[in-house]
Amino acid sequence: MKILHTSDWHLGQVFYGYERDEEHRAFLGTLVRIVSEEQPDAMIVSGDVFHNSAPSAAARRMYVDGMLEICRACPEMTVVVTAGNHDSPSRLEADAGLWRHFNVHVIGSFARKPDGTADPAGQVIDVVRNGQVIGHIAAVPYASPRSFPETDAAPDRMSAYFHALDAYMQGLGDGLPCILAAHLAVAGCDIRGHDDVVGGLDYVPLETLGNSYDYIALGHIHSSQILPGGRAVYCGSPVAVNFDEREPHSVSVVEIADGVSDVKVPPQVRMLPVPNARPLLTIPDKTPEDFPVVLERLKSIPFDSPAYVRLNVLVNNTLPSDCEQRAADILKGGQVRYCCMKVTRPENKADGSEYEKFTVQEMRQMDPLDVAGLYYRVTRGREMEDRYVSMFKEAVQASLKQ
Ligand SMILES: [Mn+2]
Repeated sequence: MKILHTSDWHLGQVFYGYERDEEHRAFLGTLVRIVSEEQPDAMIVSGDVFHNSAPSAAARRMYVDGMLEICRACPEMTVVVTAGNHDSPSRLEADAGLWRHFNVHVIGSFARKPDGTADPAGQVIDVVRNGQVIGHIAAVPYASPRSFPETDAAPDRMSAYFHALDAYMQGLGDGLPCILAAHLAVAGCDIRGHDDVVGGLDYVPLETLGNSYDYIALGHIHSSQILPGGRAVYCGSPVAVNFDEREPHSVSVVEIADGVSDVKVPPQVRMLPVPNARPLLTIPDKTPEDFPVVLERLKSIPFDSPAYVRLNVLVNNTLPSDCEQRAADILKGGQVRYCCMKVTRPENKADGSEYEKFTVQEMRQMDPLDVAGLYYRVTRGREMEDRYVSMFKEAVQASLKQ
């Protein structure tokens, strides 16, 4: 059985004010070509189809047009799409009934039996070739410990869920390849390119997902990697979602030996590159420099070749207030889009105050409540009380209405 595994498309992303439709359309075109050449039995999209839970009409249209073209390129293929943490489960599932006519199965949520208990059967999709079932895919949308109701087995409801799903798959007993699609962070994976300083990722041990699977098609982590054991793979994002995703971008083509076998042979995985005509550049690439040096470097890049640019600046005191304007002016009229500044301060200059960590440019991108909370913490030495938080929220709301 041959599977095309992809995830984390993030369609509809607006990147520092720039629409990325052109890049995403180019990716979908690449995917159509790959599907047409490879003729896989199934394609799995393991979550984060869209960048946000209410994608624009343009992004939805691009998705529909792209998916239909993918289906036409390989009409026999079974397609499975799951919701990631960026997707709205209900919105993604809204037209699931329509997609089923194209053999596209959209799984946004967890199936439940009438009594409220988990229904593993509702998560499983059969892969069919020439009218014959040739494998099973257990399609699990984004899951965190909070995705499961308290009525599920305690204490670890998520482990209990995966255990029940694994048992159900083993119980199928037809010897056909079994695949798990999931959108989560596996403990010990390489999270390069992700900003996890706030600990936003919940990690699940690989063993928790179960032993019955010939292949585990993962999404959520954007850098492509084969996990120890060779059965679980992050295909990675096909288009970089931020400047720190520096690794090559690809989709995975996986071949699983057909037929009944007790000996699990790790599947063959090929990572096919997805070119992006508009790369994300950091200038200078590695070591930050003083602002005037960075501007000189910026002048030397080719303006006629499309790119996004982030400046990597070493700041000793303060930045000129028009620094962003000066960078944008240099790029005016060219194909390079100015995005942002990454600010580094020399270690020895830090006096421990949290203020020192932010520039005006960075503050502008922060949530007003975070800025207020920071101010409160630094001046009062404690967290802002709930009643102040709600008063502040009210004030922000009122100012937005004006
Ligand atoms: Mn993602």
